[in-house]
Amino acid sequence: MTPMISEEAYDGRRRAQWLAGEARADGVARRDMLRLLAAAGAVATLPVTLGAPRAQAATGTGATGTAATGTAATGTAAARVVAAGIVKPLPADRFTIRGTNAETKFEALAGTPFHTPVSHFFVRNHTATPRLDAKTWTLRVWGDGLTGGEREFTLADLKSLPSVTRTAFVECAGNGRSFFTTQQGQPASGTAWTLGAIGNARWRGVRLSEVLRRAGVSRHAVDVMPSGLDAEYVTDDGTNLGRVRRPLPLTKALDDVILAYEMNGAPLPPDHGYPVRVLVPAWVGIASIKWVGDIEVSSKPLFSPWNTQFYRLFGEAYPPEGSAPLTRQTLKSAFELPRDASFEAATTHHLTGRSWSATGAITRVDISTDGGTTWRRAHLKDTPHRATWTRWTTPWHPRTPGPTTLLARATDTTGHTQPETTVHNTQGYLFDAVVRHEVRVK
Ligand SMILES: Nc1nc2c(c(=O)[nH]1)N[C@H]1C(S)=C(S)[C@@H](COP(=O)(O)O)O[C@H]1N2
Ligand SMILES: [Mo]
Repeated sequence: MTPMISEEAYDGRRRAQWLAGEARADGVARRDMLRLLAAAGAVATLPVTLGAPRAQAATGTGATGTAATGTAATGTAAARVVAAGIVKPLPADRFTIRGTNAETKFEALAGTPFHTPVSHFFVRNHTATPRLDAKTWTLRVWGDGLTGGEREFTLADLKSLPSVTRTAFVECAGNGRSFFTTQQGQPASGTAWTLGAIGNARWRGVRLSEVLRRAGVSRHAVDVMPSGLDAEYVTDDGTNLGRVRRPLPLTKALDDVILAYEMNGAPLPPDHGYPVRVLVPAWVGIASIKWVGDIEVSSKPLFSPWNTQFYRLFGEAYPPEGSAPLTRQTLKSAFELPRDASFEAATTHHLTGRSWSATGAITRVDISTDGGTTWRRAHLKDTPHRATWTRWTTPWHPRTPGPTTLLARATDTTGHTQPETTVHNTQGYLFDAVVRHEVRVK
């Protein structure tokens, strides 16, 4: 097994290299650089060249040149967006639309199999699904961390390499974010997901390590950064952050990361990254870059807005520069029920739900139907594994009409149990507390 990566140590090392002028941070806002440098104990010098991350207007494509990651030559022709938004149908009984995103309704998962059908799989798009042509699509692997210079791979090239198949969920780091507000009375910026920013699929593709090996990774390489071919992301205040991209430590890139071209036995659908996406099992969804067009392999640490201003924990409990960049998701449970579901009294109901953990397999799920006073164990329907979910069921025979609160609390093989509250962070990531699900007995 690959040793665990200590993101703390890694981040510290990267900051040191950054101070020594050995890092690149194209498109990272100056204030974020300064915050990180302050954390490293030296604000006096700013040795790295900043890209020009500030754009005046929300133009979306190329004009400002802020992506600066070298994508321009490859994907642009193929990346032409013909329709904004999400391509697949989003019926209201399955999805809640949240801006450019679609959250799966957990009640719609009742009766669906272990692998989430595409028809029910949530979509998180920073901008819109691009329509790419697999025939002209190429993956460009480039950067000073390669031994033999840039390499291009067609889809046929990737498919000719040994394939791997693996079941894993993709879950947004902000899944459950709205409960910081509704359960804990704390604000959190970002999409107000309930628990449906997760889907579990069978992915088939080629190991990223296989592709990197063929491209020739030098012993000086430290970071690997895939970029998406969707439009550049412009924030609400008009800042163009460039293409969606986030560096991975080389050790992780060589571990269990897949370049996936199939989802549940079929080619990736447009909304989920067609023709190829990165799949980083158990990690925050943002690591799994969709519509990947190029991968930079760098001998210097890389930074992007997605590992500096986003996807770290900020707030009273955290240092000013935030926590280390987020890696793994956490532990959660959800009932396959709408909010305010109602149940006949004096009848036996079969409550169903799912629990999942990024760090270990689920060992038990405890259910309360009386707001947390008494608990009983749910029956697990799947063999639990890390980085997937486990479906469960428990009978419930409510006697007295009136409102009550259902709770599901999971424990995994690391011994971690969902807590009553989650320590607050301003962007509402990694909510893992037990969610209170209000229902009514009639
Ligand atoms: N290119 C690109 N990749 C991306 C994103 C994006 O907007 N563009 N969103 C990320 C985020 S935040 C999440 S949670 C997952 C969502 O994957 P899905 O839409 O297939 O469910 O994709 C990630 N990969
Ligand atoms: Mo996400």
